[in-house]
Amino acid sequence: MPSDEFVESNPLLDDPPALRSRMRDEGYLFFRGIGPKEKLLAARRDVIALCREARWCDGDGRWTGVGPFTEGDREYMAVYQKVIKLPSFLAVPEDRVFMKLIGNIIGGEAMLHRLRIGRITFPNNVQQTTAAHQDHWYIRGAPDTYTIWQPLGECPRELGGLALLPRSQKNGFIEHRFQAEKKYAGHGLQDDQIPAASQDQWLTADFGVGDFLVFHSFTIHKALPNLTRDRLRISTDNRYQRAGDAIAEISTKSHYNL
Ligand SMILES: O=C(O)CCC(=O)C(=O)O
Repeated sequence: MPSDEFVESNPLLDDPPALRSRMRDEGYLFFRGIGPKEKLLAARRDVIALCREARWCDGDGRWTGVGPFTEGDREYMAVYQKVIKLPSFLAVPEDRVFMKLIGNIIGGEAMLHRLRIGRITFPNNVQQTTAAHQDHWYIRGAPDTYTIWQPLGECPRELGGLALLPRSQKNGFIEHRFQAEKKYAGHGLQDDQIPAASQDQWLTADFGVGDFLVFHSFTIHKALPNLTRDRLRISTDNRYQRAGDAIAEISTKSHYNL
C-alpha cells in the first residue's frame, strides 16, 4: 500500500542542487525538527495568551467551547489583528534557517513577503477547513513563490495539519471556483478539477515542533479538519520568492492590511 506520508528532505539540506531538483519534481519539501523551536514555542505562548484573554482556551490551548470562530468573523478578527502584530509571531518566518533554505531553492537572494498569515482553527468547525487550492490564486506575482507552512506547537493529524498532492505543480495553474460556504479563502479547487490519477495521492504527516513544509505556488494543497474535541490548531504560513521578481501588492502588506 502506498504511503500517505511526506518524504523527508533533511538529508538534502546541504545539497542545493538536490533540493532544487526534488522541488522541481515533487512540488514540495518536508523537513523534520529543523525549525527554530524556541521561537516557535514563544510565538505559540503569545498566541495562546491572546486566545486565553478572549476566553477561547485555557493556558494550554484547550478550547473552552466559546465559538467556534473563523477568519472573517468579527470575534476572530479582533484577536487576529493582535496575533499578526506579535513580535514573536513575526520573528518566526524571518529565521535564518528559512531564509537560507529558500535562497538555496531559488538559487539567489530570498525575500520574505510582508504578508504573514496565522491560523487559529477551532474544533467543531469542519466546514470551514481550508479547501484544496494553489497559492498562486491568492498570492499571484512570480509563480516561483514558495510557501512555508508550520504549526506553532505539535500538530498530529487529528488536529488538522496540511496535506498536499505531490507533483501537482506540473499541471500548472488551474482557475479556482467560488465556494459560497467558506467564510475565508472562498476560492478553491473541486474534485473534478483535480487530475483523477492523483485523487488518492494526498500526503501529510503528524507535525512535531520544528517540522515544516515548503511548497511551490502551483502545488495543490488543503488543510485537514481539526477533529479534536478541545484543541486549537495554531499555525503560520509565509511566502518567499527571489528578490527582484514580480510581486503582487497583496504580498507587500500585512494580512487584511491590519
Ligand atoms: O493552514 C491552513 O488552514 C491553510 C494554509 C494554506 O493553505 C497555505 O499555507 O497556503
